[in-house]
Amino acid sequence: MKDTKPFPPLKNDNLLRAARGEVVDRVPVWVMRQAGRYLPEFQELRKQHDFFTVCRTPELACEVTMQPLRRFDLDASIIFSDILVIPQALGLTVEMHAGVGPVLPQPICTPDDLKRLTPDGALSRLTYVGDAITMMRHKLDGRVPLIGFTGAPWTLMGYMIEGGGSKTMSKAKAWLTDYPEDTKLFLNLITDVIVDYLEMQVMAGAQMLQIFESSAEHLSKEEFLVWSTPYLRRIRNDLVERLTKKAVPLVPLTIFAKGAGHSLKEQSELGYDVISLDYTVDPVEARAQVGPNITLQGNLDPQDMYREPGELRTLTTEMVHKFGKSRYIANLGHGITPQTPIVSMETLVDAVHQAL
Ligand code: 1CP
Repeated sequence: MKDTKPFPPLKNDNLLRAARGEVVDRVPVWVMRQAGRYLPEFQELRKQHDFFTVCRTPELACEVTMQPLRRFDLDASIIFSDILVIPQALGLTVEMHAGVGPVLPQPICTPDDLKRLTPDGALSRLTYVGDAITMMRHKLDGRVPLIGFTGAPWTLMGYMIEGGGSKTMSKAKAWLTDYPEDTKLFLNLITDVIVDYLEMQVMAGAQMLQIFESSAEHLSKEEFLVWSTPYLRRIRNDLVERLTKKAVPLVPLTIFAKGAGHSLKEQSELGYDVISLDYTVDPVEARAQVGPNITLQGNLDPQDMYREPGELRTLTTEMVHKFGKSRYIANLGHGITPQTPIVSMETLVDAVHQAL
């Protein structure tokens, strides 16, 4: 039975205020991959359960989502899942191999393989994510907002062709030159599923959405503007249209295009509320590129989390001063890494809150 109780009122809405350009009580902070392997309690739970079992079991997904919130004074939660649940829903097998990451044993090799994908009914194979989101909204009891997310089309296409992570994405990049028309079909097919998926997440209770274009780093600027941004724009526009038809308010949208610091102005024209910066981008230059009406998120180097607490505090404070209190969400410039000491998370969160 679907849970239809109204959600508890939000107590800390600094994240949503920052995204909308409103005044905040304090700079909000959360961390990409804040639920994950650097937490001993996550590792413990993973000993008992396979990765995708955690994603598919709302009680377990909620438990893991809650873990970082029990330890740290974070201003957001992000539902525990993975970007590769879409390739799974499209009929591909995805395994999580310890120490390696995701593996797709039967990748998409040629355009002919696109026939193996099953876009019909894909959304119905993702309802467990919506169930976890709804359950999490109740468990949060309004403490902080809940972020939903998805991989972006180019990033998901990359994993589906490469059969897992790749240092070069050379097989996926070969499609751009060898099969440009089939690439467009492939990206549009993924985009359609993403729009359905994000709409479902909003209906289930997601209060903000982040789109991870983590593999933008493998594209030149010219390629990024052909193979990524048109689809990012369509995701936003289609979502606005869908929700407007249902008279459901749109939630703030964040784009994280890792390695696309070359196109911040172009990203600012996609209609997203927040641009998440990777750690290579200078905050002051980024602000100059995007203008005053976009919220910036980021962008401490995850490697800085290995410094002494005093040094980490200084770097974090300097970063927050560069971004300023208005239209800013503090975060790392990519996901937190597994060996990060717990004390670094405590230091980061406290330093952000004390900085201004
Ligand atoms: O065994 C384990 O426990 C695996 C570790 C792990 C975790 C904790 C993976 C495998 N995924 C996740 C969770 C996850 N993935 C979240 C959870 C929510 C949170 O932030 O707390 C999110 C948002 C993701 C998103 C994700 N998955 C991205 C985009 C962000 C990024 O890091 O660029 C990508 C690229 C993935 C693929 C993926 N899943 C897991 C790994 C190790 C990878 C990267 C593999 C690679 O390309 O090398």
